[in-house]
Amino acid sequence: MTQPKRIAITGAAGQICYSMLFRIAAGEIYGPDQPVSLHLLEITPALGLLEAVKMELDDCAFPLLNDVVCTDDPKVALNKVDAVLFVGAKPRGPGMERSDLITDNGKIFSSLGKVLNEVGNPDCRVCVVGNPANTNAFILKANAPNINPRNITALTRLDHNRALSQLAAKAGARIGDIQKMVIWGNHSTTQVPDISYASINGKAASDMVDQSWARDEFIPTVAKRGAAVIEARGSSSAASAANGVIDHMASWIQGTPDGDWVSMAVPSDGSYGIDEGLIYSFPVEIKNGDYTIISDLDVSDFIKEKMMASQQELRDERDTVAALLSS
Ligand code: NAX
Repeated sequence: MTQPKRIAITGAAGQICYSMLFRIAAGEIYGPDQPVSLHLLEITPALGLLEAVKMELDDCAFPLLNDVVCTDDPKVALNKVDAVLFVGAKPRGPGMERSDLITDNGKIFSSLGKVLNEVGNPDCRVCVVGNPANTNAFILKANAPNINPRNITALTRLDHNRALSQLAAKAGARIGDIQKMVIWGNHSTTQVPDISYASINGKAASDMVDQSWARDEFIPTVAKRGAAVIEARGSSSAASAANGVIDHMASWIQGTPDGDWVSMAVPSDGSYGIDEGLIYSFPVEIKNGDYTIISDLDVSDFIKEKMMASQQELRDERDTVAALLSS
């Protein structure tokens, strides 16, 4: 029998995970032939609720779900797993900016990074979701030098999906007709959703929508969509965030279709003048489980300026958490 893939998930009793765990157990990350084991981590007061989540996972009788470990001990949860989804963190409430969370949540990622460094599989794939996601991934990378740094990524796929949806609605197209969307930068309001390379049924998207729409409506609507959801539902995106994580991991493991790419926040290789090592969202192509940053796109001055502003925000966040960066 195929060995199960072990996936650790932090914040497993929270709202994103309630929309995510069942889909992972159904095979949506590793595919329909691959059994999975879930290592669910929570803080001690949430263990009762986590047990209830496990009861529901059991009651689904998922054929691919090998076993579920519920724990408040990171050493148990992160031990030799194939992938870790770092969801657990304090979410942003109404009126809060992501930067308000930076210090509180950063501490979670420095301490979990140290544990991952000690007990983790050096090749495990990491996706950071808890905000500020890029900087938390940066903190984790600094605290876990034994883990392949290329494998420490953060989620901007929700932003990518939001951008696809806005463009499809504007152009009267189907999501599946659109290729080559890009989110550059930080998962924050400085992110740069960019339709410059996007095509709709093979035609340039920029010829099918007004430039003023792309500049003045599309970019801010996508960048502020998280806040709009908080305003509408009183808490941050959950099902769509869960879906973004599943898309991120499934693309990473199963690959991107020929002629298309996805957006992932990954350690910069210096492309486009972005500081090496910053966790920055780029378009990536994925083959055989490994991603390549698309590094040769012509970027307009308008977009470039915004990309640099997002980089500056990440540099400022890095400076704010300087005390958390030593392993
Ligand atoms: P919830 O508050 O519903 O769940 C978070 C869970 O994490 C709680 O059950 C809590 O007990 C647990 N937790 C806290 N500290 C922990 C630790 N040290 N170890 C293990 N578990 C811990 O939040 P939820 O709505 O699920 O959001 C989780 C995070 O995702 C937040 O930081 C939120 O801001 C972030 N998001 C990121 C998005 C992205 O695209 N990158 C979008 C959605 C969301 O805003």
